Amino acid sequence: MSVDEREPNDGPTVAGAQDLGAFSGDETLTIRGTLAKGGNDGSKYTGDLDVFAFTLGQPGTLDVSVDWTDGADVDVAIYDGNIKVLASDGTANKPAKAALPSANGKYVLGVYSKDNPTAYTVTIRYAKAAGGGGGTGTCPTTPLLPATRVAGGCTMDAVTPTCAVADLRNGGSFEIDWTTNQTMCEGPHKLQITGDPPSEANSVTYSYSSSYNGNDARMTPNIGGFAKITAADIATVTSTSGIYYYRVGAFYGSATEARAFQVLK
Ligand SMILES: [Ca+2]
Ligand SMILES: [Ca+2]
Repeated sequence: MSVDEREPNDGPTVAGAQDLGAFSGDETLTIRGTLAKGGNDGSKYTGDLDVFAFTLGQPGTLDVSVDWTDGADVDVAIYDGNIKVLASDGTANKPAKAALPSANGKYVLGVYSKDNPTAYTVTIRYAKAAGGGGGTGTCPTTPLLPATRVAGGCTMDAVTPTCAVADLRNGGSFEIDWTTNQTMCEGPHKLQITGDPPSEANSVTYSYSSSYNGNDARMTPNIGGFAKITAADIATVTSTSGIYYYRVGAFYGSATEARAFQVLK
């Protein structure tokens, strides 16, 4: 499908964007437009802002590419419905590209020139995720690491369903649960979350003690625990597929399996 840019479309809110409607299935949409003026004062774009809004009806991958004809440095950004940047290309690369491995819901796309006016073509590619309840990529149903049972230790298990979708957009939280199967698993319990590719360096670890009784996390030695995570809690963890993993360990080294879940953020 192909559409032409229509002014006014300078945003910066969803209301000020050109509405592209909803994509319910796999789609490749081309937008032909013109950035009538370029410019950037070091903190913002000062030329023509071409802003588009669209909705993805189901989880999938979103790829955006912008090519142009004239001597210009064109940039692109993908925002959520609150105009928070999710992906962007502010480099001089041609074409300019931005992508979301896990996308679902309302998005806003901005196309800008740092310097000169130019005609451009935006290509938006949306591919629906193949089942799995959301997110994208292949969500492993077998653990990345088997659970470690320490001699004399306890029996910890992950409870959150494999491939569960953590929708952390718009301030959302997601609860991760574990059980000690009524064995004594001394605290603190440590929750480790890693991305894709998984590694110690690409992970965050949170520690919970039995004296911690907040609303967001708790552990009890012979029961288990829970932790509610937000996008901020895993802001430093990256995932090329949108798949993340979590596992929980006890003081003496017993651990749950590393279980996959999908993150929308
Ligand atoms: Ca324009
Ligand atoms: Ca415009």
